[in-house]
Amino acid sequence: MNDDLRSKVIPGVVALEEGPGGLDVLVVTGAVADARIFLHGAQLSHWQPRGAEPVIFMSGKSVFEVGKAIRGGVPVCFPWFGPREGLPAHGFVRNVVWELEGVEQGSDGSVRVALATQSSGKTREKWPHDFVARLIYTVGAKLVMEFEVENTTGAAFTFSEALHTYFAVGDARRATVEGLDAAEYRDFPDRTKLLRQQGPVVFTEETDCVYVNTRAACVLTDPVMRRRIVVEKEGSDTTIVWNPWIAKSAAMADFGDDEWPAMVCIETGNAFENSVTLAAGARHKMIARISIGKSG
Ligand code: TA6
Repeated sequence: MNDDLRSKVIPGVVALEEGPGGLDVLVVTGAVADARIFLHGAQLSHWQPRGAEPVIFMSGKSVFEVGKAIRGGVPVCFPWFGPREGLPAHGFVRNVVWELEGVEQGSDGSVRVALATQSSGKTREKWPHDFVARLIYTVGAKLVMEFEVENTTGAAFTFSEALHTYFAVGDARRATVEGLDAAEYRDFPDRTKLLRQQGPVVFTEETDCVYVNTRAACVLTDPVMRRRIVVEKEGSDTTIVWNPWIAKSAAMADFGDDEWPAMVCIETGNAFENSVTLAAGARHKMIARISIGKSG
C-alpha cells in the first residue's frame, strides 16, 4: 500500500486490504455498519448495517481481475448503460481501478468514502469526451451512493448511467418490487417496445425491465428474509429491475447456475430517453439511498 493511500485509512475503521485476485479492497468497520469497497470499479461488494443480514449480493463465481467486471455488489455503469457494439457493456469505468480521494467519519457513526476516476487517452479511444467521475459512499444505517459526473471538455456530451445494485434476497420467486405501478418500461430483448407496469413487479421468468421517466422510490419486499429494502433516489429518472432467471444464469460464466433466486437488481440510473446531456464544465449528480426495515 503506498503512503498516499495509507494516509487515507482510519485505523480500526477503514483498512485497505488485498482482496480476491490481489485487488485492493477498502474494509469499513463502522460504528453502525460494515462495508467492503473495491478500488477496482469503485465497486461496493458488501454492506451490512449492525444487527442486520448482509444487504448486497455477490456471486460466488465472480472473477476479480482488472479489466473485468466484478459480478455483484454495485457495478457503476458509465458512460453508457447496456451493450455497445465492439465496446464493453455498461461502459468502462467499472473495469478500471479508481483513485481513493479520502475517507472520513461522520458524527452519526457513518463512514464516507470518496473515489474518483477520469478520462484518459485510453478512455477517449472508447468515448471521445473528457470527464471526471466521482462516487461518494456514506456507509451507515443507510447506504447512500452519490455518483457525480463532471464534463471537463469544451462541449456538451450525452451519457447514460446506472448504479447497478444487486440485492440479496431469500428467494426472488417470492419477492416483490413496489413503486413502479403504471410506469412505462422498455422490455428485453426488444428495448424499442414500451409497456406499462401493472401492480408490483414479481419474478416468474427472466426479468429485465428499464422503467423510464420514474423518480419513485422502490420497495423490495422479501418474505423469506422478512425484510423490506427501500431504494430512494435523486437525479435519476430510470429504474432498472433485473433477475437473470435460469437460462441466462447458466449462460453467465461468472454467475452460479443456482444463484438467481438469491438476488434481485434494482438499479438507479438515467438511460434511453432519460440519458443526460451535460453542458461543458457542468456537473450532474445521481443519488441512491438504501435502507432496510422489517417485513411480515
Ligand atoms: O441491468 C440489466 C442488464 O442490462 C441486463 O441486460 C444484463 O446484461 C445485466 O445488466 C448484467 O450486465 P453485465 O454486463 O454486468 O453482465
